[in-house]
Amino acid sequence: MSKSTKTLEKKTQREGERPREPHSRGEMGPLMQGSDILVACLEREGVDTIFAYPGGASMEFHQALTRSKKIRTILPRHEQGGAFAAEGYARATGRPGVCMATSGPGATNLVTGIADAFMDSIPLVAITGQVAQAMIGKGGFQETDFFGMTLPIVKHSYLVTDVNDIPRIVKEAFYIAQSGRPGPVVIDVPKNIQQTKTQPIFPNEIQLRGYEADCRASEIALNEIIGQIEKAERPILYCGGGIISANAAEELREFAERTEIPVTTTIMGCGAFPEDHPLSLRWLGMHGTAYANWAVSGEFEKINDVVNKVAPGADLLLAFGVRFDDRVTGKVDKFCETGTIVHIDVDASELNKNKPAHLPIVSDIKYALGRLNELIRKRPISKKFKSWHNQIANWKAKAPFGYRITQEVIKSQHMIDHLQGQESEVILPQMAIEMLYELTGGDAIITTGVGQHQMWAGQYYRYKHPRQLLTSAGLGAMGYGYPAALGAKVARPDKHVIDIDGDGSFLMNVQELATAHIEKIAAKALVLNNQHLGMVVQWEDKFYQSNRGHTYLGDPENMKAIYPDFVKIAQGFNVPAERVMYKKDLRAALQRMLDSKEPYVLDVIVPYTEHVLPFIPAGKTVADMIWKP
Ligand SMILES: Cc1ncc(C[n+]2csc(CCOP(=O)(O)OP(=O)(O)O)c2C)c(N)n1
Ligand SMILES: [Mg+2]
Repeated sequence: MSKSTKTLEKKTQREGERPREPHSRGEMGPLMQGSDILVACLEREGVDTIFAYPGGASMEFHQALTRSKKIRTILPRHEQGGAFAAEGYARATGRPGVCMATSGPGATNLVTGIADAFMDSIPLVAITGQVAQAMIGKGGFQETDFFGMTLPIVKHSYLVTDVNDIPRIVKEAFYIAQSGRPGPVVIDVPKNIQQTKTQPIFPNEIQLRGYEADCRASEIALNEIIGQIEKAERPILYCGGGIISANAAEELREFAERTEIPVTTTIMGCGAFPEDHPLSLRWLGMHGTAYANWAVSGEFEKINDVVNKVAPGADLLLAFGVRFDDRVTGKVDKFCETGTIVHIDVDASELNKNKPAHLPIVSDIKYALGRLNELIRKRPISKKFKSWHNQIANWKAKAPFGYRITQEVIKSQHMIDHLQGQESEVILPQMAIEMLYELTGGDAIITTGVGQHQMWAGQYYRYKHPRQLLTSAGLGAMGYGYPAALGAKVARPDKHVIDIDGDGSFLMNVQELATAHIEKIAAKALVLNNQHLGMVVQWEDKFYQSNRGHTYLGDPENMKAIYPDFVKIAQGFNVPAERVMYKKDLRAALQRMLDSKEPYVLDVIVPYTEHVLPFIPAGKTVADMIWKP
């Protein structure tokens, strides 16, 4: 036996090959070929849209997709765009997004999207064609070991080795992707299997030994939480994407209102609790509100490197559906240093991973919050936390998000080259987002790229509902915004879907304008064009004496012009677009973008000199936070 065949055997065992069960509890289909079986399975899972780019090893699937009456196949113009679009669909709906690519380069182009779904716990099913089984391990044309390559970034994966396994595998894949802690599942299907005919048996049930998706907190643990709340003086709810993926926003709201505990969320948790609610502290961490960071870890004063505590932070942190990400905690041992930490997560491996918890609980958060609400409905919490609320009100008044036209802006080249020195005409990125918020009534679905604009999109748009801010948080993948907006708009055609993007990020998947135009997907792009990789520039300013290390995106030989010309690029794709330079033109231009029934690019030219504030430098503490605009 060759080495490669051995590897293949080992893998199929690892993915849990088991003796085929008697097909007593399944439904037998007619004689079909593997590719049609897979498409039939997708239909049975309720898939209505797939983002799929064909190639030699996946064209059998595409042929089968042309025969489907239920599935809309959208051709992205790059597989990465397809994976991000599938994620946008999943984030907007909670249902698994589905993408497909051919073997080799098609599959490798999906990797960033799969990694993104893994980091942010997004249900994604990625189907790839693979070379025929006889060619596996031989270095055949467009062969990559996709199963092996993606192992560290999937929740689960399958390399199909028997056409009869397709119905079971697809059913399992969808279940695994969306149950418990959601995540990406890869199904790699060799071409010969796609072409093999069999009579499929579609199983009615799933049996997955050792996979427990429905974990529930014990009554003892829940009562202990209530006891901790009764003992606390300064409790805070710190909630994340887990609330959104568990559809537990209603339960969270009831719990917060009944206990009167203030709520801060992560960026992933934006919208899990309405940001216009009096108990909301909005989001915390590196660029979150100063008041949320103070409420968790305390307020400090740093004078000549001597740190004094001004006011204590939380003495009880209810960490629900979060993972103590470093962009939230900064120096982790200083994060909520003096608080008792209760951590509930559906994934046991998150507990005590980044931050030890005094009370770690494995549970579905919807169940835990629902049951806590039942308990406190019967026996309400007696504490009212009045002085804590006063303290927080003072902090909110002291440090709201804010911006101003700084000397750096006034003296900037942008002011000289483009605005003839007219200060009143400068558009700051924060202003544009605030105006968008106003014009959309805070009701749009927002996607973003990665960078400063992403942070401002989190700060200056307020999220009232779950699944409203779709952003690459854990992976921080530039290029995410526009394809994700396509996926979200396909899923929610009733909503305004707007990608608030950076010029660098938008350029990374600009080809998806073709998908938008051809497929008539009216996703909008609001590009906050600062001609720079702004977030890296900010770090250069802060830590590298403003030495520019390849962070300028414009044309160095003609710095007065804006480069590239997104309006012309969009025209090439037949997508309407316009550029705005002066503040006086912004409102009407935003309105035209919103009114358009087509995809649209609004290129808003902004200065690059702005810094995102507040800012807690990486690995530092709340005592190091820069927050005054
Ligand atoms: C794919 C990828 N490459 C590089 C980075 C590193 N990075 C983070 S933010 C950033 C700048 C983004 O620039 P732009 O999209 O124009 O946004 P801005 O910060 O200017 O608003 C870069 C290069 C990244 N996050 N993702
Ligand atoms: Mg930029």
